[in-house]
This record gives sequence, structure tokens and C-alpha cells, in this order.
Amino acid sequence: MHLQSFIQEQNAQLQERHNFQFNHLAELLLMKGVDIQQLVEKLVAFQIAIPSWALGTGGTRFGRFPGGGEPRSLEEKIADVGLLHQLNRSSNAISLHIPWDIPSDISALKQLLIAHEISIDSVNSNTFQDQPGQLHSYKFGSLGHTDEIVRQQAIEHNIECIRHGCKLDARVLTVWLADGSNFPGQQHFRKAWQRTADSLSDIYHAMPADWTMLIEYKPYEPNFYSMVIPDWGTSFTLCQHVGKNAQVLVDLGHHLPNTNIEQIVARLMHFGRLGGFHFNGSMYGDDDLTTGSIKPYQFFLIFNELVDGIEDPQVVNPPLAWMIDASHNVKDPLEDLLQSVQNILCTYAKALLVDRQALHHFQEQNEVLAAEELLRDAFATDTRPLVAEAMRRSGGAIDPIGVFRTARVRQKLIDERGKNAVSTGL
Ligand SMILES: [Mn+2]
Repeated sequence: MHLQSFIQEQNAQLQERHNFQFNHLAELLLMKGVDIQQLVEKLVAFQIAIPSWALGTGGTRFGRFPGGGEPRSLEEKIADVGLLHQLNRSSNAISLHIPWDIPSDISALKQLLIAHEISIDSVNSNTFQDQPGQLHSYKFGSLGHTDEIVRQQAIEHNIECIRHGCKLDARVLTVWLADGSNFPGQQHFRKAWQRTADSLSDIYHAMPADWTMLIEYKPYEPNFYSMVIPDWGTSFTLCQHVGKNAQVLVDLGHHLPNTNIEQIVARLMHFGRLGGFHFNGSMYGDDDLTTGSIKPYQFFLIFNELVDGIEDPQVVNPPLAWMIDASHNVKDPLEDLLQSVQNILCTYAKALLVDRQALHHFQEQNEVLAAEELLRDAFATDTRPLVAEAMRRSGGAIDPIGVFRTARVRQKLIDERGKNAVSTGL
């Protein structure tokens, strides 16, 4: 049976129960003055890109336990994202990683993208590992390396990424650097910043005018004493150095424990420099767990600031590029991605429920408890029926993971691609 038939069949089975839950919530929200139709429309419009490297089983340096049926080519990766999008209608883009996803047959790829109703979100460069046949090693850095020849090689790689992206109508280059040092004294901090800034400028000037450069930060790993771009402040200064189309990218897992990420988000939006967002969950560091799995309240508070910035006409910040950047080590990668999108949309819906006018009033009056309770009330609302309704209305499944399982999608992928089909990536 075709996947679309499974979706319709299961939706029909769940319809009565879903209607009851949705109407009940709609009535409650109506009493609070919430425009539920507008809210569902916002959920329908919210699209989250899937990175090509998240479609296979992730691992650690200790091991990897693939479950089979993973995509073996860019074409199969596009097919997997198309499948997710068919189920939830909320994942209409894929992010590429060069050199893992170098496109070859451009017109065939474009046809495939159209057939699956997805587009290329961003192109991500890779100067954190050496590739076979590469002339100069990135062992001691790339864009910030002491040797100009290595820096030039890394610059050219990023420009090559832009070229590949242009062919497929991408408009975003994401740069994450592993550059840094492992021991005190190894690196001159100020010089490393300047070299990196100048390299990024060279890449920026090779970028078409309608492209955006996203600069991602991370406090540690793979370097454990210092990273050249450890925090949002450094990303911000680099963006200021290179030009107006450079923006900071916030990856949820790229913070030290207990960092107030919501405040970082607010600051960056205030200065119009928040360009992209990588969703994942974190217990200790860059754990790349399922979004919203560990600290759902913090995730809500972050979304609260995002919505506050997006809905405030006084904030001049470009539209954000949303992407999941997680690693699926023990769950089926496709199920984990469906679960992540559910969590993201449910949390977005909670943030949309916040009465901003009332919150502003409480803040101005220093009504601490009332302000906090207002947030807690939105957080405690079960928004799952709203998300299910958004997916149903846009042609997706009321329960995407349920359909994935009933239709035995993974088994079919294993039958087609093999038990040992392993995806390229991390
Ligand atoms: Mn990331």
C-alpha cells in the first residue's frame, strides 16, 4: 500500500478521538481569547530543515550500531527527507554537507527535489577532518591556521561549497570550525581570531549577494583548551567583521551547562544578528540528543524569546533558518527526527500561547509571580492536538510515528537498500 493511503487510513481511525481533543482545547483557549485558527496556520507554516547527516545512525568514538536501510547516496537522503515531509508536512528542506553530499546530476536532483516537495536549506562546509587526497592537513586548524597555505585551502573549500549550493538554489552557507587549541600556550588567541576573521571575509566576498553566511560557535570539542569561536560573542564580532549578510547560528548543544540560552537568543535578535538555529537536546554538552528530551522548560523559554523577537515589529532580524542537528545513536534516525519535529512544534505552539501584552504589563509592574505564572501556564498546556491538527490539515498524519510503524517503513528501506547500508556522515 502507498504511504499516502496509510496516512489517510490511520487518520480516519484517529479522527474521532483527535476531534474530541482538539475541540476541547480549542474551547479552553477560546476562553483565554486565543485565535486558534491563526495559531494552527502558524504551525502549518513552520518548516524545519533536516540535515543529510542525521538520516543515518549516529555514534560515538567508541562505536556505532546501525540499524540498516540507511540512505547510501544524496538521492536516497532526499528520498528520506521527502518521506518525513510526507508524514508531517513540516520538514520541507534538507541541508547538505560537503564533501559527503557533492551533487553530480544536477537536473535529476532538481527533479527529485520537486517530486518530494523539498528544497535545499543550507550548505555546510567541513574543515574539521582531512579528506583522502587532501594536500594540507587541518590537524592544527583550518580558517585560523598559522600557515597561509592551509587557510587558503580551507577558504577554497568553502567557496566550492557555495558553488555546489548555487547549482541547487541554496542560499545559506553554514560554517562551523573545529579550530582551537588543546594546551595552554599552543595558540595566540588574538592572532587566531584575526586570521579566522580575514579568512571568513574572503569567503564572504565570494558569496552571491543574496546568500547568508551563518557562523556557528561551540565552547569545546574537538579542542579542549580553547576554541577559536567558543561563544556567541565571538560569532557576533566575526559577523560584524565580515558584513551584514553574516549571522550568528545558535546550536542548542553548543553551550556550557546552565547557560542562559534564552537570553543569548534575545540579545542576538535585538541586534538583528540571529540567523539560524540548530535544534537538539543536551544533558552535559554537545550530546545531540532528541530536541526537548532533557530540559523541556528551558526549551520553551528559548522558544518564548524567539517568538517574542519574531512577533515584535520593532525587532529587525532576518527570517531564521531552522534545522535539527542531532545524532541518533539508539533510536531509528527517521523516528527520532519525527519525534524531534513533534517536540519542536509543540514547544513553538506553547510559546505562541503566551499573552505577550499581559507579560509585558507584569514585567513593567515588577509583578514577578504573575509573569512567571503566565509562562508556566503556557508551558503546562498540552499543545499536541494543535500540532496534530496542523499536520492533518496540511495533508500529513495525525500520528506520524504511528504511520511510520504501521506502514513498516524501516523494514521496506532495509529490503530495498540492505541491512548493511550505511549512510555517510558523522
Ligand atoms: Mn550544529
